[in-house]
Amino acid sequence: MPNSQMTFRQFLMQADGGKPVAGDLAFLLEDIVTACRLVSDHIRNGAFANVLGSSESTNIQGETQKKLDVIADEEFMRHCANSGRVAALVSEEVDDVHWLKEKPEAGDYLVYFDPLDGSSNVDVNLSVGSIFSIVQLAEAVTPSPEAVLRKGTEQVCAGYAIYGPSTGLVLTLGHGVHGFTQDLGTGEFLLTQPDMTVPATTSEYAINTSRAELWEAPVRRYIDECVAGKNGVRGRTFNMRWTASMVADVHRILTRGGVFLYPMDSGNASTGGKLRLMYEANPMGMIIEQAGGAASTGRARIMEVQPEGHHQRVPVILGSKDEVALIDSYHA
Ligand code: P6P
Repeated sequence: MPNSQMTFRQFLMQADGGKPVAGDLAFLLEDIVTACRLVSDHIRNGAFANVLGSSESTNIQGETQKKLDVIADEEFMRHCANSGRVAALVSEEVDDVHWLKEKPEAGDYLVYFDPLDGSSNVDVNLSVGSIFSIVQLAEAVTPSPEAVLRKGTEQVCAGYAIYGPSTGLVLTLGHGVHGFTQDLGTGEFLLTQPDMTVPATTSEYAINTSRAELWEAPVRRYIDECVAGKNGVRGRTFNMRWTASMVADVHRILTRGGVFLYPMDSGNASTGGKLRLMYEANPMGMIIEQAGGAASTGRARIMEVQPEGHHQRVPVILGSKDEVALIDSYHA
């Protein structure tokens, strides 16, 4: 029985509020999906191609690059460069902005991506992902570091691939959030989770509790109240999940609710947090908000943060909106 679900191409033909997505953006998205498909193949065949483990290099984050980090970055760089309307690429793995055009025009795209997020999980066969964010230039710009410092509210598209038990793709173009699953036979991404929504309430939180001694008081208060369970002020028991892979944690929250916290703490305050604004917090923030959730630094809406650098880090609290609102109220 052929799959009855819509293919990615068919989805794009009606994804702009029932109308086809603009051709240039559709081509770019199909190039990004091709890159994700190839990254998935590299991961699943990694053990046979000597691409697991670490490379000899480190990235601007000061992190030792996994071999697959470098390979995934190369796939994104190569495929996003296909489109004549991509002006610049910003990658977690590359220090400088990669400009593709000397004279970027109105309507061109800026693409920000984390080509392999959570890559430390690859060697232990846990879910990892690729995260991408697209901004469209409203006017021509001169290539400069400042030209890519766009607020999350300027995104026209955000998405991620998740390389887990199945290879999935989640995407928003500003008209809700839609999930696809790769059919391994054809390689096609088929629409399997249309209109994903985050339940407003939850009893599940995700945080790296090994950093508890570093937390600020509002975060400590929130987590202590969750741990206190039904005999505490929350009056119910909570569950905790932490996969050390943002894509996997966000996908779980999109699918069944929850709240994800990577807050600023005394250990990362000097860098403003751990997660990166342009290619982790902003795209995930757009996805979560489009699904009816909230995404905050604890003190401001993530997508309103004015970037000061394309590798800038921010605190991230996102997911079920009632929980995010409560955590924000503790920060106030
Ligand atoms: P920790 C992965 O390195 C990552 O950027 C996110 O995917 C993940 O949520 C976080 O860092 C994990 O951080 O401190 O638990 O290793």
